[in-house]
Formats: sequence, C-alpha cells, structure tokens
Amino acid sequence: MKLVLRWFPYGDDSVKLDQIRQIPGVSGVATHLTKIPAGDVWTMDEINMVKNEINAHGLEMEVIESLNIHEDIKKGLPSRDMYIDNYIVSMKNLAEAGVKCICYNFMPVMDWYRSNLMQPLPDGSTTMAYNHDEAVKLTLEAITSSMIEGSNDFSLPGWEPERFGKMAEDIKFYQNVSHEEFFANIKYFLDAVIPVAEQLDINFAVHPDDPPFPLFNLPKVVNNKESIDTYLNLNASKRNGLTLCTGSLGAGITNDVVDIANAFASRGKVHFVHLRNVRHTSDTDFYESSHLSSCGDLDMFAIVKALHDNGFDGYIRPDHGRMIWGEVGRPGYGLYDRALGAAYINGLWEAVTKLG
Ligand SMILES: [Mn+2]
Repeated sequence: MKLVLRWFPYGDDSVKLDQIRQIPGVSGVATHLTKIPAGDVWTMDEINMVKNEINAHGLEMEVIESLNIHEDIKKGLPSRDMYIDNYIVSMKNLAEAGVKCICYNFMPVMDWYRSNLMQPLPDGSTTMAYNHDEAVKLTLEAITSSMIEGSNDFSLPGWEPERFGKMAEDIKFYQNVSHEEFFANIKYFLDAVIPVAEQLDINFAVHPDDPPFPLFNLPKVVNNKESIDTYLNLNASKRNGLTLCTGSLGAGITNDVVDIANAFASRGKVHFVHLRNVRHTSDTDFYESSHLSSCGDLDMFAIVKALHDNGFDGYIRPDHGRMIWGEVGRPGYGLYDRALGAAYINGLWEAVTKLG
C-alpha cells in the first residue's frame, strides 16, 4: 500500500507540497493538470513541469486523479475517436513520466455534487453534506451557482467553468440515451484504452458515481456492487479496475462497503482507494464525517482489513476532510482533517498488517 494525498497544481491549492511531505507515511500526491481541458493531450512538457515540482519536494507523482473523458466519448459521438486518440497519447506520456495509476469517472455532464459545501457540525467544524429532496428541486443554474459560491474561490474538480455552458444541452441529450447505449459507449472506450494500459503497465481505476443517486435523470452506472461488477466485466483485463471510494459508495444506504471491498480486491480489481466516512441523516441524506469509524456509518477497520487480507497493493488516500481549526481552503481538501485521516489510515494499516 502506498499513501498519497490529492494536490492541485498551478498554485491552486491552499495546501503546500512541503506540508504534505511532513505527514508521516505519505509517499506522493494524486494530481491532475487542471488547466488542460478534457479531450486535449497532456503533453510531456506540461506533465514534467508538474512532476518536477512534486519530485523537488520529495514526493512522487504515480497517481493521476483524474484524466477526464471528453463528453463526446460518453455520448458516443463520431468525434469520440479523435478524443480517444488524444487520451491514449496522454496515457503514453503519463506512463513515460512514471505514472502507475489513472483514476477517471464516466459520470455524464456533471461530476460529484453536494447541496451544502460548508455544513456546520456540533463540534464547530464544517463539512460537505447532501440533501436529496433539496437537490432534486434545484434548477441547473441554482446547482452550478451554489457550487461556485461555496468553493472559497478554488476550482472544484469536475466543476470547471468551461463545462457550464453546455450542461443544459448535454442533460437533454442523455434523456434519449438508454442504459444499454450508455454501457456500449463505455465498452467502446474501455476496449480502446485498456489494451494500451496493459502495454504501458498502468492501472485504470474508475471512480464511482457521487452521490450514487440520479440527478436530472442522468445515467448512473457505478454505484453499487452489481453495477461495478457489470462495469468491470465490460473488459476482463485486470487493468480495468476500480477506485474504491468508500464515501461515494457508502452514501448508498444499501451498499455494504466491506463486502464490496472484499469482492473486488479479491479479484485484484481495486487499484486506488479513497477512504472517508459518511453519516446518514436519512436514507438518501448524509454528511461527510471525520474518518474515524465511530464518527460515521462505515467500519473503516473492516474496510482496511478487507483490502489487506485480499493482498491490496495499490494506492490509498484520505478522501475529503472537514474544515477544522479555522482553516480556509477548497471544500473537502484542507490540510488538517486529511492529515488526521492519513494518520488514522496509517494506524489501521499497521494494525491489520501486524495482525497478519
Ligand atoms: Mn472519491
């Protein structure tokens, strides 16, 4: 297991690489060239500029989160071939720069969503929360502006302003895309990129839908054990794997995250893990609690044990943290609570390792 932290380049992060380096056990960062729009090639020069900065601070860049997929690929448009070609060039360049794992998602139109990015908790911290009844009542405009307003002036991954203009049109497009057609588009993409991943010795790790409920009737395809199984079976290669995001999957009240960890780690399909905890306030509503098992609904020890006992040897990062100790930063991505999460993960991993 290698522990990493997510970090945003180009000065667009309140957390410094020197601070990340001082968290015990953290070997590197998961990062993303945020200034390159989805669909464009990540050139060697751009990759090396960010990699050199990371390496200069004693950290590795072995995980990319995320190499985003152009919407035309998700839609299955004829232009997808050009974007897939570009994607493959980016993969080759990343492999040459020493990247071992690429995280991505196949969520149409919009990435993750929370109805409140700064919900106060009784201990004085703030966290991200989701209320489904509130979310389904909102217009697209209300959703995008609430995400921008709550972002503390940091870019939010998946909410790049260049996407906003086309969102309404894209949502309309998907109303006529059947589940089968959407899965065929996924398979077309996987069958093009996974053989390249095999040649390059890099792992591909799809991130689950977050939250696992549909908004605007958009297809959700990676949100429980069955759908993950279907997705991973679209291409049998071991390189076609999962980012086990415990918070995203745990937001589905019927999901047994320990069982999901066991099921896919035992098949060698878990390449990257996002560890965080959630506390449900109803069947659909939740807030992101601190990582500790007793603070949320997930048994973090059992999840880590399931990974360990199935020989997991990929990357783990503490996922979103709360905002504590007065810190101001990108929602979910402050330093303090994620550092506490990293220390907790280190403790759990040492315990399960020594238990044998
Ligand atoms: Mn995640």
